[in-house]
Amino acid sequence: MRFGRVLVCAALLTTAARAQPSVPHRVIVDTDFALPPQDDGLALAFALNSPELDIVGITTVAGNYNVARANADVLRLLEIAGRTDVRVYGGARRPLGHEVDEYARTHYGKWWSDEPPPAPPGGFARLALQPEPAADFIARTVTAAPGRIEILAIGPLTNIATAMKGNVAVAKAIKRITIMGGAIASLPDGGGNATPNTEFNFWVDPEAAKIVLRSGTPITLSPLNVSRKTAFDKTAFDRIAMSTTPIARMIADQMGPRYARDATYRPHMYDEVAAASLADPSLVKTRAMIVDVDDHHGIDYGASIGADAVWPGAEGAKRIDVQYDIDNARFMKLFVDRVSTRPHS
Ligand SMILES: [Ca+2]
Repeated sequence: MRFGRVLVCAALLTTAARAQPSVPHRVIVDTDFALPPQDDGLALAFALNSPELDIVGITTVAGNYNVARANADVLRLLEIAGRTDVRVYGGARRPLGHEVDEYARTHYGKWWSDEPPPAPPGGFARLALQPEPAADFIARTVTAAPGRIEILAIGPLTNIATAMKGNVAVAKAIKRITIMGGAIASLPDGGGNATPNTEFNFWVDPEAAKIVLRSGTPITLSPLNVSRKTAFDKTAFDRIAMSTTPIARMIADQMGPRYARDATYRPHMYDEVAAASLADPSLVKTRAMIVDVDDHHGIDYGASIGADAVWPGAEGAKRIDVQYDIDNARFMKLFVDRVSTRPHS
């Protein structure tokens, strides 16, 4: 009798262990999306084909380009991918506090622009935006299922900060936010890419980044430190280009000329790392750090600073999980496999 009970228990444990990987992350993807696929497009292509991720909605935000272009391009990608079931919610047109100046106009990113979007590959989508604003959708969705919805945040954090500011229950309800953002100067490879010390997403909306990082919501940060250890080389591109799936065809058509011009082209992966680490956390090494953002309008506006203990001025900052290393070969293999394979449904 006792032996039989042990066997039943062992069987239940085995079932539980097997069932674990099949429970997907229910995730809102918040993105400053643009085609031809920049890192947001490649990250979404990966996420749509990953059984570990159940995308409950996509929210757009101004960043790489303006939000009108993000809307047009993400709707088109969903059509190309045959995923018109995924709903898209238009988000913030401008950051919370960042004023447009000469530096913004002359450096990378068109978050400040009001120009109409160009037609995406294949023309504008027939698929339409949802009428609900992005921040309202985020607040409604996470508070309806406390502790169950995650956010993959791969643009400036304006929408998420707006949702948090509008409803104190939001920060507590979000299960975890995985953020591509920041550059941690106290870790290797920690310089910025928007200014000497600031990463682009945090620099576009430093006030929003500070609100989200201080919210108390569990956070995993995928900063430039880890992006810089990745490379999308021609060998990986050629493997995707051999695939006949609609997404792989679009990537091949849009990115092929760049690799044809320069076979040594090997861009870093940014948003793709955040998406892949959510699907398979074993790809990255992570350590806990207190991270805060400088929102003073001085030389380090938007810089993210990380440390093991609170320092003067960072009172109220929270301890979060910071990625600092990645197995690039295994990451790229997973990325290529996912974007070049037709998903099982
Ligand atoms: Ca992005």
